[in-house]
Amino acid sequence: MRKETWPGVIERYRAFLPVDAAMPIVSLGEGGTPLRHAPRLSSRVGADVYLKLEGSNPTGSFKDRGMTMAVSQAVAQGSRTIICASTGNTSASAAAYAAAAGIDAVVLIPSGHIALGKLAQALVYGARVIQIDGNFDEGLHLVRTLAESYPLTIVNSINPYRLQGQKTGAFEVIDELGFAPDAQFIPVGNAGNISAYWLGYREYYEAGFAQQLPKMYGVQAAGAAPIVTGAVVPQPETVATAIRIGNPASWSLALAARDESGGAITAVSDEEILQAYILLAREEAVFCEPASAASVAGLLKTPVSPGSSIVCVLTGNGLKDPDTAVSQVQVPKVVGTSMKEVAEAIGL
Ligand code: AN7
Repeated sequence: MRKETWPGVIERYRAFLPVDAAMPIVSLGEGGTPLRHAPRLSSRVGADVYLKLEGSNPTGSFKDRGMTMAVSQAVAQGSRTIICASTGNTSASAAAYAAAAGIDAVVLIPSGHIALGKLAQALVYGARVIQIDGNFDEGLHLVRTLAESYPLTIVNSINPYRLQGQKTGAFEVIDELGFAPDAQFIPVGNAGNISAYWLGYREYYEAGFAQQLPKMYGVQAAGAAPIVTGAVVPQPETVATAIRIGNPASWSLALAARDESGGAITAVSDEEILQAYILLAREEAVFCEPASAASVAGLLKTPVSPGSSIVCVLTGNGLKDPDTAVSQVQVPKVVGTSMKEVAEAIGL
């Protein structure tokens, strides 16, 4: 019901976005995602916790909010080919919006370090998928270099239209709650999303739609935590492949979000990420991807004011990464088809 009447983030928030009347809108109905109260997590931390379920977007991640803007702008400029480097979700989203626009998408992905569902999406939507023998940071460098020599429009979050679209997540949080939360937890990879949310919160605050600004808590994976340590990580490693990034493009914007809001950027171990991942599924019935669970892992380690309102952004859908999912549970053994065997297997 909600999706059928939802116009997509550009139409919904047009007054806050750099779009003119002539811009052709390439939308897949992104945004309008649920903000769900999390009762068990709330009692665990002694605060009112809400989960922003960005895995409900058309390609299963928050990237769609920015991609509708970036691809609409690319089409408006007459671009025929978009390009990005990606840990997976940007490539899936770029591939989908290029398909919708009838243009080509080229995506560079780190070979062996992208979740299976994301790879499948990029391929099935029809992108030209280039697997590089290198990581995301090397891919993004290549993309910048290629775009200097060839007619390619970059749709990574260094394209300012991406952050413009992604800031609508903050608008939705305020629209849904009726106020800005006291704190927000969000995973940080290339640092575009934390920067975009901060931009969105500030714009809504300045427009009078909120009486306060949330403290922004960014969460990195311990093996890929350059903003926490203050140094580029040449070989980032984490089970949360979406945020396996060692040199974030929006580093300084993330620091500004942290400092201006009075928040923090912290690191969580892979073990903490996977614990939060299972906890979210078992206690809140949310199947998100590991990178998304980092936000909740960060919350669980951070002292928060009793009774405060907290939003955790769950950036991507758990179906994206089936390999990590099955590695975290016991795969059932095969039993025979007699009632006795099945009853025994059930434990009756
Ligand atoms: C599920 O797809 O960078 O800090 O190339 O897929 O804005 O980078 C993905 C990032 C968090 C981090 N959660 O957001 C890509 C890519 C999920 C993600 C992030 C990503 P940014």
